[in-house]
Amino acid sequence: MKILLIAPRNLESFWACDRILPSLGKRCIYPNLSLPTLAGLTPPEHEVVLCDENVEAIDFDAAADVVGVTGYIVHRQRILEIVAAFRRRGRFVVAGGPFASLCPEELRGLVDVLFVDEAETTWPQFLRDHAAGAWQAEYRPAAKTDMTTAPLPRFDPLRVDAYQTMTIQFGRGCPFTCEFCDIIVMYGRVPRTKTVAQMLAEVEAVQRLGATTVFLVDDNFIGNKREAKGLLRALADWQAAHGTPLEFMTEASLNLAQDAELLALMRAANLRSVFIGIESPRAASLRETKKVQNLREDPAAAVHRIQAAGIEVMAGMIVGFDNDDASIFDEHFAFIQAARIPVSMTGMLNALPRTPLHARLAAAGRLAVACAGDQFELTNIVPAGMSRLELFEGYRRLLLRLYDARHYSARALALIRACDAGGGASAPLGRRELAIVARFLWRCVLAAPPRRAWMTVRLLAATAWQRQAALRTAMTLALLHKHFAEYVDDLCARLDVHIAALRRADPNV
Ligand code: B12
Ligand code: SF4
Repeated sequence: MKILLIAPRNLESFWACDRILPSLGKRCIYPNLSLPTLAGLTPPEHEVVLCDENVEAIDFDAAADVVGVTGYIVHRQRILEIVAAFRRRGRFVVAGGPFASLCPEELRGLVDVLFVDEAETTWPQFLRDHAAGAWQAEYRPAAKTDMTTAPLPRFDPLRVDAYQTMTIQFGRGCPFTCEFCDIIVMYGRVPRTKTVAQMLAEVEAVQRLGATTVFLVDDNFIGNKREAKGLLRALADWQAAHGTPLEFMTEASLNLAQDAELLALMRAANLRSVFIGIESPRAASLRETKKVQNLREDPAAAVHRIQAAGIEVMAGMIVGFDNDDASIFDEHFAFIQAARIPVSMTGMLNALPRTPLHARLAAAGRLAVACAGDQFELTNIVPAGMSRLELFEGYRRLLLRLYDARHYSARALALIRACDAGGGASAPLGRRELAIVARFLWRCVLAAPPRRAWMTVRLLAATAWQRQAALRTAMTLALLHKHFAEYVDDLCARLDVHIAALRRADPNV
C-alpha cells in the first residue's frame, strides 16, 4: 500500500522565522516530528512518502492508497482544504495530530478515518484493519503510549537538509496542572520517556543525515528529572566521544533553575537553550492558572541562574489572566527586560478546547469566539480585569515595546554579558557558515534600514569587545530580531483590524 503523509504549511508565525530562512539557506525551521514518527510506525511492506508543505508543494494528483494529514488548530483552514482536495479526487483520507485530537467534531464526516491523541498503537491497528478490509471511523488509544516501545522514527524520507534544526522527542506528558494547558489533556500527567538507547539511536540517525542542531520537542524535558539526568549523562559522553557535533535545545519548566546538577548536565551535553513557560511576573495570575511551580522563587532570579549556567532562556508569556488588569503590560515589559530574555513568545491567553480553562470560561459564558489557535493574533476569552479592547490594545503596545530595537538589543547584550554563551559546538566556520555570515551582513547591516544596521553593528561591536566567544550568539540574536521586528509590524496591522472591530463592538471579534 502507498501512504502519503502531509504536514500543512505554517502560517506566518512567531516561530516560523520565514524571513530569515533565506539567510540560513533553509526552507523551514523545524520538521513536524509526527511525519517521521508515523513513518517509523508503518510496517516495511508499505511505501511511505512524507510531504511537508513548508518544503515542497503538495501533489494533489499523487497516487496514494491512503493520505494522512496532520496539523495544529492554527492549521484548521489548510487541513480542511487539503482533506477536501484529496476527497474530491476519490482518495482515502485520514487525519490525526493536535487539531484532530482537540477538535474531532470539526473533522468527523469530512475524513474517512479520524485519529484522536497518540497513534503508536492505533496507526498500526488501522493499517492491519485496512488490509483486512474493515476499519473503524475513529481510533482512540486505550492507554497512553509506552515510550520505551516506540520504534525509531524514520527521518530518511524527509528532506533533512531543508530544515534549520532537526526534531526528536525524549518524553511526553508533564506532572504539572496549568489550567490552560492542552499538553496534559493530550499526553497526560505522567511523564513517559524513551530509553537512553532509543535516544542515542535517534541522535545518531539525525546526525548521520547532516543535522547540527537538534530540538528535543518535549513539552517538559525535566518532567521526570531522574530520567532526564540519565539521558544528559549519556548525551554528554556521546558528544565527548564524537567531538561535540550537535547543539541541543528543549522546553522545560522553571523549576530547572533549582537543580544545579541538572543545569551542569545540560551544559555538559551542549544543551544551550531552553524554552520555559514563565507565563506571568504576577504571582496572583500564576496562582490562578495553577502554575505553582513558578512561585517557588523570584522568576527573574531563577532565569538568571539558568543563564549563568550557559543556557539561554526563551520565555513563553501570557497576558489576559483574570488577575491581570491594565497595569499588567508594563509589568511584563519590566520583567522581560530585567530577566534579560531576548526571545519572549508573549501572547494573549487562549482557551484551547478540552482544557480546564475552556470548561471554566464556557460555563461562565466567557468565550467570545472560537479558538483560532494562534495566541499572537486572537484570543477567544473575555478577560475579567479589563475589556477585550483593552487587552488587544495593551498587548499590541507591549509587543511593539518588546521588539523595539533599543529594548531588544539591551536584553541581548545583558544576556551576552551574563551568560557564558561561548564554547560548545566549536567547529570552525566552514563554507556554509561563511555564506551565512555574508548573507547576515548583507541583510542586517548593508541592506538594512539605518536603525537595524546600527543595532546590529553595536551589538556585534560590544560583543567583540566584551565577550568574543559569544559572537555567534550575537549574530543569531541580531538575525532573529529582523524576523521578530518585521513579524510584529505585520501582526500589528492584523491586530489593528481586530481593534477597529472591537471599537465598533463587532460581536464576531
Ligand atoms: C515542534 C513544535 C513546533 C514547531 C513546528 C514544527 C512544525 N513544522 O510543525 C514550531 C516551533 C515552529 C511550532 C510552532 C507553533 N506551534 Co508548536 N509545537 C511543537 C511541539 C513542541 C512538538 C510537535 C511535535 O513534533 N510533536 C511530536 C509528535 C510525534 O507528536 P504529535 O504531533 O502529537 O503526533 C502524535 C499524535 O498526535 C499522532 N498524530 C499526529 N499527526 C497525525 C496524523 C495522522 C494521519 C495520524 C494517524 C496520527 C497523527 O501520532 C503521533 C504519535 O503518537 C508541540 C508540543 C508537543 N509536545 O507535541 C507544539 C504544539 C503542537 N504547538 C502548538 C502551537 C500552538 C504552535 C503555534 C501556533 C504557536 C504560535 N502561535 O506561533 C505555532 C504554529 C506554527 C504555524 N504558524 O504554523 C500547540 C498546538 C495546540 C493545538 N492543539 O493546536 C502545541 C501542542 C504546543 C502547545 N500545547 O501549545 N511548534
Ligand atoms: S508546565 Fe507546561 S506542559 Fe506542564 S502543565 Fe504547565 S503549561 Fe503544560
